[in-house]
Amino acid sequence: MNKRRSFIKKSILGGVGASSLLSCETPKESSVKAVYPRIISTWNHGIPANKEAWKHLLEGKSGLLAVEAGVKIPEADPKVRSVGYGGYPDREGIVTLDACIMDKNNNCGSVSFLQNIKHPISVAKLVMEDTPHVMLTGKGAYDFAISKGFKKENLLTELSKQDWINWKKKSKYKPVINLENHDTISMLLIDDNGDLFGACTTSGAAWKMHGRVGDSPIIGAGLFLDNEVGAAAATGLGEAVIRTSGSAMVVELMRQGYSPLNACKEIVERISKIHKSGPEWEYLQVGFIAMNKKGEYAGYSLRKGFNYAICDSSDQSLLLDAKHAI
Ligand code: SD4
Repeated sequence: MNKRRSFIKKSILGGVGASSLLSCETPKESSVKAVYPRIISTWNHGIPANKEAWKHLLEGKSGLLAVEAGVKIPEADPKVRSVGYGGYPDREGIVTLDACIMDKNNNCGSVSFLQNIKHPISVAKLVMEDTPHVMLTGKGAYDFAISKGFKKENLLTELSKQDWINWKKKSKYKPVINLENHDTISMLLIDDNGDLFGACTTSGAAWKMHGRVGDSPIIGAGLFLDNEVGAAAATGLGEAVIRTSGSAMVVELMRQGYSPLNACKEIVERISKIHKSGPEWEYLQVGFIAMNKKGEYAGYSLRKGFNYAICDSSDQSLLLDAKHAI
């Protein structure tokens, strides 16, 4: 049987040991059916990203190529104001991008503080594949991208420039909770062999200090996976996620037997406890998505308003509101 036909067959059967998807109802977080292949992504812009990744899986491409292709959709979409082209700039009016990617063998690549390159996730993938390193930053990441044939592009759209000019009138820095309901895109994928892949890409917090790097390009903070256990990814205030090594901790809790939901909840509660009496509390929002080796998944956030998209053979555009702590 060729790869594509075998994939479709496994999809329809719902993967090894899984229940038939044909009878699957809309999943609730507490009763998610174990199934793979499956893709989950943060926010509603996760729907078109998941569909693109799914298309690549159907064509027989690897999970790595699928997550890269998936998150490139919001990276290129100027309407998504918190990722890639069209993302909000920093205080100096400069769009700076963070991204990372990870595969089933713990290979990973990352770029941070990257400017003028539309697809940071593809640069991150090349850091992983073509260098002995994991992370490149700033000018070094840019020079590497140019050496690999990427084009220098202006990423600041007129709309984002205008918003920045308006913001400068008061210049008050206060991150906005659930930025227009579309934030960093983090994608987790389990393929038809049960292998895990992940990608994460963002323009970071709007109006951040020039040079600020968030959690998204940091393996273990914005994204982490262990192919024996599961995968997790974050969205929200990166500083809070870095302080707890959020995604790595979610995966470690799943290793100890926590469900994806309870693992996400535990780390959100840890973040909440650390920040409750601090200055960031009033605007703090963090959310995690997680998926274990069976393809069971969950999302959980500190505050209301976080949602995430799920794609599998029963539904390619499911959007769920995450449970939340407060
Ligand atoms: C960051 N976690 O840079 C990312 C982006 C984000 O609210 O989700 N911002 O902090």
